[in-house]
Amino acid sequence: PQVIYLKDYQVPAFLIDQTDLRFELEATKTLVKARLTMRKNPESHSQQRALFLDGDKSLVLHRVAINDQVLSDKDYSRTDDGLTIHDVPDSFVLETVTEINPQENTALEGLYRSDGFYCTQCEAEGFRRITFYLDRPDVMSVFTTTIEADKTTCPVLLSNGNAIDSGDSEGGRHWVTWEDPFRKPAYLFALVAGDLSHVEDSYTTMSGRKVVLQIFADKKDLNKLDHAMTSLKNSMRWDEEVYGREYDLDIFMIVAVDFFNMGAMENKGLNIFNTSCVLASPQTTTDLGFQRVEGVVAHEYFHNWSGNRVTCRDWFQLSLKEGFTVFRDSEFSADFNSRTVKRIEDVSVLRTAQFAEDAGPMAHPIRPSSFIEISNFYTMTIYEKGAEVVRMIHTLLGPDLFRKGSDLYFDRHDGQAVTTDDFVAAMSDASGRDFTQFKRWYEQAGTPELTVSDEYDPAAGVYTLIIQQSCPATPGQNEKLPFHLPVAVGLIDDQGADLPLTNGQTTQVLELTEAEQRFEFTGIHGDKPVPSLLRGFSAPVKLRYPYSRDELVFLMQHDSDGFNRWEASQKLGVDVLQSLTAAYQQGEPLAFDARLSEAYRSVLLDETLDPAMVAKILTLPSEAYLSELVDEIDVDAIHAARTFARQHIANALEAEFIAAYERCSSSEPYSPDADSIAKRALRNLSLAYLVETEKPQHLSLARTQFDNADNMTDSQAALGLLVHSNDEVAASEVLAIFYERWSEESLVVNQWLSVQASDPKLGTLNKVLALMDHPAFTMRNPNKVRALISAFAMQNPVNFHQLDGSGYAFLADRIIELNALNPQIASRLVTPLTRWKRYSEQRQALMKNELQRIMDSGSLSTDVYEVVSKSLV
Ligand code: DPP
Ligand code: ZN
Repeated sequence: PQVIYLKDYQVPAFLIDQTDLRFELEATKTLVKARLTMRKNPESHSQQRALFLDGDKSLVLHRVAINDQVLSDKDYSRTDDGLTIHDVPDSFVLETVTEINPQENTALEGLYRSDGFYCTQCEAEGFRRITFYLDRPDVMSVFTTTIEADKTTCPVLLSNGNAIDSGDSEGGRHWVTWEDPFRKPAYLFALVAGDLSHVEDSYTTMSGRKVVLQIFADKKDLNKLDHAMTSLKNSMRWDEEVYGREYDLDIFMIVAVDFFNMGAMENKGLNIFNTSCVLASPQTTTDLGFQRVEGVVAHEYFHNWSGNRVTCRDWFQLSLKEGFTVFRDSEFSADFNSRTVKRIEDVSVLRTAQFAEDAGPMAHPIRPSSFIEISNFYTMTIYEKGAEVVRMIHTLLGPDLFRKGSDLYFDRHDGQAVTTDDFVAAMSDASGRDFTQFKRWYEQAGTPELTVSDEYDPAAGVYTLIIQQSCPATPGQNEKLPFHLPVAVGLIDDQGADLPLTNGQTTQVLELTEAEQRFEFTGIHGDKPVPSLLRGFSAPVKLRYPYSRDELVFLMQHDSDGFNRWEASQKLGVDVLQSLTAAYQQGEPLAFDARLSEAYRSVLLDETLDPAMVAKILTLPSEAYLSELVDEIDVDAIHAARTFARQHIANALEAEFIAAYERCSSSEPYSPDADSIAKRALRNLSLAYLVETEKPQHLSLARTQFDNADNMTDSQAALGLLVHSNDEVAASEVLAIFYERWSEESLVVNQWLSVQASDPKLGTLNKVLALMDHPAFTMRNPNKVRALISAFAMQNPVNFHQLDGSGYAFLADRIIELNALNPQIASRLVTPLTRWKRYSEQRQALMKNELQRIMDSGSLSTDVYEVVSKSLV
């Protein structure tokens, strides 16, 4: 397979001013008639007369004509990746008729069937599976789309823009024509057809235009669309208030489909969503699910400006739209919920999954310089680290200058396909700040490491922080230059109060630009202050400072920065768990440091704290995060240490957990507001600790909660605890009851699969194998694969890493199987195996063996080939 380089970018030789499409939909034989009004690009220096159009090998070409002249097969050549027309005039109309087979499209790219509906997914390069085209984001065109289909099975026919015409045709068929007045690249094209129901509402924009809002879904899911609708209206208002961005079409549609590779897609005026990111009801959806729906609806809506009105020049610029849009949706969620809790959640994901990616064989900068398959670059790095980089710009500029920069960016580039350099230039021009060094964040991969030390001269009243930065080598990048990054700090006196700093505030943003830098604070008196470093996680780095455990307990109690109070609890937890892990590895008795449980006790007893924060602080660092912090991951020792600590805390704080459980119980009907979510979080955390004692009365409490729950959050929490407990009878009872009750709800059944796949008790693999034959499971539905296979491989380290290699072999078999069905999903599944260098030699050998077996299995997709081959280096 071919490597594509950013440095080879050239402007397109041809442009497509107008794209007229006609779809004649049939399940196994759909005709696509395309009429493209094209001309040479005046900005291109290419003298070529030949026109190359992207087109997947699955396309069956029936007809090609230029300016109404049908071409003969001497006039063009067809290859596996497209169509070359040997000689074209300077401007012309190209017509093609192509046949495709949506029914057999299991890759879920292009036009495919999801449970009887027709739908599309064109980002990044799916449009070339629909018709021959210049399938690149810098070719923007006005689209009209006519869809013709059977009237009974496809009463609803949707595409981008506004419906401008419709009618009946012969044979019980009908058609609708859509026109999208905004020029767009092909990746934003969408088509949906089927027997869909919808809910409708409207929104009046800040300039007083009325927009119709419609959300389409299967009829049985109509009662699960309210939350998405509310989230959509909130997003539209927020984007007007915070960014001054108004919606631009008369209609905005969302469609829910069950078969979808990703979370959702921002197609112009017609967003297509994975059901898991749009359906929500108290009975079937957890609090986490409600928040995901809110966040993803916002994310896709925000793309209308950061992505659609201003799009990417090429796919190396993907983070231009994704990093910025994740930053926007995360600020939206912070405004509508608890800001600190949202930050903790985002940082937890970043520090486990993204830091691991940055330390692995697929590490890449947020603007990569090469790739084989772009689908592999929809990564934590592009999205989450990309958002952190935008957040750092926000921190360096402050909200007002950042807004000035974003206004300039949108005004300057509206209707264009641009680069991350253009984004940074707008921020720089609007603020007068120099971002030259800052741009290294776009070019260098890897997670920077900060080592902080301090000096205090009480006589002079000077406190000094010394910060060193470095960044480990990543594939293809051995040497890294220093980054420019904001380090937000506070200094805390011995009474726990913030000291006023040089800037007159209690938090100051230090700008680190050198490999080593000293920052002095004057007018500091009394005992040496305790530094609160990297407040709000102001930069995506690993930070080391030699805190004592007592200092961490102190910060947990006194830091005025909510994020850093939590961070202190995590650092203390890491320290305690690392000692336990070491003791376990040396076969020594495990001794628990009571400072941790005592600190937990005081947090648990403080009823002035937000229960959501209490739940976060009392959650020990995850096994995934603990793994990320060590050179060689010993999954068994980490699991044993963490389990020991949980049991110890549960026994020490049993009475307090019982009290918290009762205090957070509510007789109010379910509501997914932040306060209620917070109470449920603390209540279910308390229950989890209580069950950890293995006392029968606490297992009964879980069973009572399972039996009486009126919402999925409480029901699923209890289910998980019982299934993962040692009470086999209770486990099989609740699994049977749960399945019986929810067998018609596909998304709930996915939870049922995941709970079983993530059971840390030994022997889970056999259960997973059995579940693959369950009628609820199919390899063709990505949500099912994620629920069962990914949950096993990514959320069950003890079973996945069994020393007989069975977990690895199981995963490799699934990857080989999926490679033929759905390469994007297959490639995602390789992730746990790519981390082989982090494990013991014995496990390394087993994992590498499986990677090699995948490599040798023949006819690999570019997706799987790229990840496996890079991992074997
Ligand atoms: N562009 C999509 C999103 O992130 C991914 N398919 O919203
Ligand atoms: Zn996105």
